[in-house]
This record gives sequence, structure tokens and C-alpha cells, in this order.
Amino acid sequence: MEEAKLRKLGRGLLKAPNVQELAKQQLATIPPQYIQDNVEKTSYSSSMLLPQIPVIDMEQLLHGHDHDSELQRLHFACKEWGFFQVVNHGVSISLMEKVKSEIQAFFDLPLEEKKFEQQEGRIEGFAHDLVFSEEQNTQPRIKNLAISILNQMAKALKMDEKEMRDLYTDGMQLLRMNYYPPCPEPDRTYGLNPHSDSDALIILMHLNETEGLQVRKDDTWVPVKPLPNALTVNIGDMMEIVSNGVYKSIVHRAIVNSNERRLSLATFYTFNNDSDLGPALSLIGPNNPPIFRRTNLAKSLEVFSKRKINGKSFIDFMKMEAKDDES
Ligand SMILES: O=C(O)CCC(=O)C(=O)O
Repeated sequence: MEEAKLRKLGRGLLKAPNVQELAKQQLATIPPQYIQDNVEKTSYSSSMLLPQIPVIDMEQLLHGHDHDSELQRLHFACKEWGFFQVVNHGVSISLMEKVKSEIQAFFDLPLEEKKFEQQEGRIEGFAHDLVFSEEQNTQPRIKNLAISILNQMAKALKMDEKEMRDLYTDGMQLLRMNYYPPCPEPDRTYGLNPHSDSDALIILMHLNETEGLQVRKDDTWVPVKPLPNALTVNIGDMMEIVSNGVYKSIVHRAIVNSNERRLSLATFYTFNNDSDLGPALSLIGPNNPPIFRRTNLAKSLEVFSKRKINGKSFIDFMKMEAKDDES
């Protein structure tokens, strides 16, 4: 699965030079292997009033007197944007600040002290060397948040809540720290290529003030402007499949800029490998026929990664297979 994800991100599994070290050389141009064809420019001017991804107040959603309208806002955000920011999310500000400064300090270490560089054919790198103490570890809290959001999505979709619980119980949680150095030619490359995520739900912590995440909406790239202490959430392909296409796994990208570095921490949640991935049984029926096939989750990801379908996302693959099954 991870190979598929890397391929989709356009990185392949070739060992690349460490970009953070490269940036220290203050080159005037970027090395040819980083140049991307057709980097689509952001099609807005700074004077335009831009739409923003919706904001969901978790406190209101879980305990507020206005719960129903917040649930409708969540439903709308998942259907129309596939992205939203969460505030009052229960991960304490002091904890987030600690994680931010630890990760920044980690990236500031000399390369040899980071010790664990990415090896060819492997996705693990750096991250393995960074150990948080129990108090600094945001992950259990972020996991609780992910579970709360998935439960609320089930409610908004009118999906059986046990069916959702069975999917996320014993699912996997993966972390990625992203470091985007300043880039001398930001218009000729990406921090991260446009992609959607194959997972169920992704929670992103912006680790410094620099912006760079952009979301595809109505054929334009909408920049995400992180609210102070908010977390950014997006729907992955697995959740789009479970919702039978009602919720959207949206293409997004990270751009770079010439002056400032940017850091983020992404946490990816997948459904249980042993579960069957397909439109929720409690949602489909004569009025809502399945548009995706149903198959063992681990197996479908394996078949997908072996077929190396060029430019096809996991979601297209699952749709195509549905058509295959019919014929
Ligand atoms: O760093 C970001 O803003 C985007 C991260 C992302 O999309 C990813 O890690 O898959």
C-alpha cells in the first residue's frame, strides 16, 4: 500500500538527495530531477476574495445545543469540499506547541544526528529517530479526534454506527512529517504533487505559519489558510468508497515558496485491513446502488499497487472494477 501511495505522490521509490541539505547550498536554480512539467499556477490574484474550506467546531458538534446544525455543516463540508478545519478539537494548545517546537528542533539537527535517512525502496526515514515522551505525544488525542469525526460522519450519512466502528477498529495510523525548504524556483516544482489520499481520514497539523496547502475546488486551487490552533482534516479514498461517493476525497497539493520553509505533520488513518471495503451495507439499496466494488481491503490495495495503473487513483480503480464485475 505504501508503495502505491508513494508512486501516487510522484516520488517513486528512488532515493533522492536530502532536500533540506540541498536548500542549504542556496542554489539559484533547482536541480533538473525536481523540475515538474506543467506546474499549474494558482489562478487567483491576492486581491480576490477567496472561498475558504469550512470550519467545524468539535465542541459544538459533540456537546453543543446547536449540534444538529453543526452536523449539517460537517455533512456539507464532506460532500462539497472533502476538506475542513476543526477548532475546539480537544488537543491542547500547549501539547501542540510542544510537538511543533520538538519537530522544528529535530529538523534543525545536523543530518548525521538525524541518523535514519530514507533508504532506497523504503518509506521510513527520519521520523524513526524522533521520540516523544508520553506527555508530548499527541497521537492518542488525535486518534480520539479521528474516531469522533468518523462517528459523526456515520451519523450525518445515516449509516449504521456499528458498521463504521467495525471499519475503524484496529485500523492503522501512520505519521508523516513534511519539510518543505525555501525553493529558488517555486513555479517549477511542487512540495507535494497533486494527489488524493488512499486512506480513510487524514488530520494535518500545520507546524509553522507558512501557507502552502492547496485544495482543488471547481477547477481552481484554493489555498488553505490555517486558523490559529486549528487542525485540517480531509476525506480519503476509503471514506469516499464507504459513503458510496457521497463524501469526496479531494485532490490537493503542497506548493513551496522562495523565502520560507514550511513544516506539517500528517496523520493518516486507514480502515481495518481485514475488513471488506465497499459502500456501507447500511447505505445501499435499490435507491442507492453501489458505485464501487466490495472486496477485502488489504487485497484491493495489493491488487491496485501491482497493476500500477498510470494516473489512476485508488478510487478510479475501485470504480473500474465495479464495471468489470458487471460485465
Ligand atoms: O503538508 C501539507 O500541507 C500536505 C500534506 C499532504 O498532503 C500529505 O502529507 O499527504
